[in-house]
Amino acid sequence: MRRFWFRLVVPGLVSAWIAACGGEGGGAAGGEAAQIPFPVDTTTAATITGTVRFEGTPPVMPTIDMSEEPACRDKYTEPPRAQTVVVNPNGTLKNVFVYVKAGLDTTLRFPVPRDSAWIDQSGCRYEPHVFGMQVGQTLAIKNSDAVLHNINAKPTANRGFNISQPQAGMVSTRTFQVPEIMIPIGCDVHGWMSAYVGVLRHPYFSTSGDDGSFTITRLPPGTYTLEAWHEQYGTQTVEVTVGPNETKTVEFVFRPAATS
Ligand SMILES: [Cu+2]
Repeated sequence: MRRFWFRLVVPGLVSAWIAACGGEGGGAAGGEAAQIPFPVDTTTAATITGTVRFEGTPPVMPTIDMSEEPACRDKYTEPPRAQTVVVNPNGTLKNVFVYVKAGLDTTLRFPVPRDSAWIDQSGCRYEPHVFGMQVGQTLAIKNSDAVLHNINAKPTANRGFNISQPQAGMVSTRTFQVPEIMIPIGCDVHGWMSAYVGVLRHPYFSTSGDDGSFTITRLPPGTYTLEAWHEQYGTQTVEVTVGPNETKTVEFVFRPAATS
């Protein structure tokens, strides 16, 4: 009798534990009830696009010693460098988070994307290094390395988490409850690993990539404060007014000498 009870209960406990740890992947992005319609008339919506230019001599980032993690070290042909400042070949700055900080009608409610935001641990670094997502959206955290990673998110406004992923292929999911610019993510095993995520109630954000460009679409016509955030060089803001169907181009310029 006792053995029978044990067989019934233990699998239930195990699956409950897996669910509690977010180990099953997927996850309902905001749940079915969250699928409200997009609240902006896209036939008259506006676009803000532009680039983040870097002015001055790009700093040389330190190399990362991965000699104790051959599974990561072997993914590189040259010693990997820190991603704090990445200046693209065209003179633009990568990993700048650009978002609408103010000016948006605060009564607008936006649907939570069904697609997850992703962060991957590959070669003992995070990819992407800087990214954005919405409140309530699922963040999928993947380990592509055959080493133990420990994802430690340290928000101030949201609930933090600390997840151990000992095996390659593992995916964990989490969400953030309120807006926060920016939440640092690190690894307790590898002190050099760092990433930042910006969490917003709306979809008006973008991160400068390999060409330094950013694009924010589907904006209602209006006047907005756009902020550009960089982990080393801080923030800059600019005011932009867009009319119906208009596309405005904005340039941010980061000058290390002026901002340090
Ligand atoms: Cu790690």
